[in-house]
Amino acid sequence: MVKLKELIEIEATYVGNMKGNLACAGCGLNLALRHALAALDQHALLVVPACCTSVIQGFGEGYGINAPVFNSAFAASPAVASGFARVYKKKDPSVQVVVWAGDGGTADIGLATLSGAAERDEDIIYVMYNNEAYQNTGDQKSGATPPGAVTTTSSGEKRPSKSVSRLMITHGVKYVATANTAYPLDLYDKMKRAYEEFRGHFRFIEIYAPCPAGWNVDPRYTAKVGKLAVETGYWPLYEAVDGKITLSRQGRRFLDPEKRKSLEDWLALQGRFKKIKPEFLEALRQDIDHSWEFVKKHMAE
Ligand SMILES: Cc1ncc(C[n+]2csc(CCOP(=O)(O)OP(=O)(O)O)c2C)c(N)n1
Ligand code: SF4
Repeated sequence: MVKLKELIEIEATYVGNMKGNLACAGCGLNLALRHALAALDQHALLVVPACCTSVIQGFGEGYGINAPVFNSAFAASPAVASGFARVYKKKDPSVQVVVWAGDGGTADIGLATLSGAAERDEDIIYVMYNNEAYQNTGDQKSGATPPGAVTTTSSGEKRPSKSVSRLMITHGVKYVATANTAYPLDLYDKMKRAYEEFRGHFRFIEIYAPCPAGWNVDPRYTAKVGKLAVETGYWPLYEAVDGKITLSRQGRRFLDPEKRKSLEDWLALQGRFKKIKPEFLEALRQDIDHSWEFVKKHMAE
């Protein structure tokens, strides 16, 4: 695993997203972008649909993101990225095409083209940063919004959230990983592994990216909320190669429910769960149990 000192040095040499960009204070997505771009070692070509990232990138050369960015129509990113990947394979194979999209653009709007690119095993790294709603347009509910979370278009629901990582594993995707902005070393390693070890295949990484603005969280607590997502068992950290899951070292102990921290204490940090009804809390617990059942069922021997 990369060491903290090394990551600091790498990110001092190459700054993927510039200081003073348009992200809100404490934005998890902004952190995810920084670590992911560092891991790709200046070889990334980003395909970005409409989302908060397309605001962070800003306008004009060298402004928000220090990498080439192509903005695609919302539903089309994986198809557009497929075209780029095929061209660059001949033109300059050092280029790694990356789709960088939110949960709305992935779990809902871009799902059909994502499925197609995954099935064709295109040479793309697809990163879904999950801030659990359509945040750029003001926190509308997406398929990945968890049970009980209030958004501007929903008042907390029982329905389980849609896990695109699990979907990608059952799609037969070569490399699937979950990551979290509160675990930058783990995030960096997974991006690097996707880039170096599984080149030539479709790879999918889902990053938990707290959104202080939409979740009504104090920006000071971005890392705390991210860390507790793992420690409560809400966000299992794993890698799946050819459908076989290995739990990541930093989150492995939370396989045991006895080791997990209080769900209620974590929810109390997030305004979106204020006044959560008991039946929604129960639905959230069931969602967590369900995701661990999946993990256990697909674990490597
Ligand atoms: C076809 C289309 N529909 C709607 C929009 C408006 N729109 C722009 S960004 C956005 C939200 C995207 O949400 P998500 O993919 O979750 O990314 P986030 O904003 O959370 O980063 C929406 C609905 C659009 N640009 N194009
Ligand atoms: S709305 Fe949320 S995800 Fe978007 S820039 Fe602000 S903090 Fe980041």
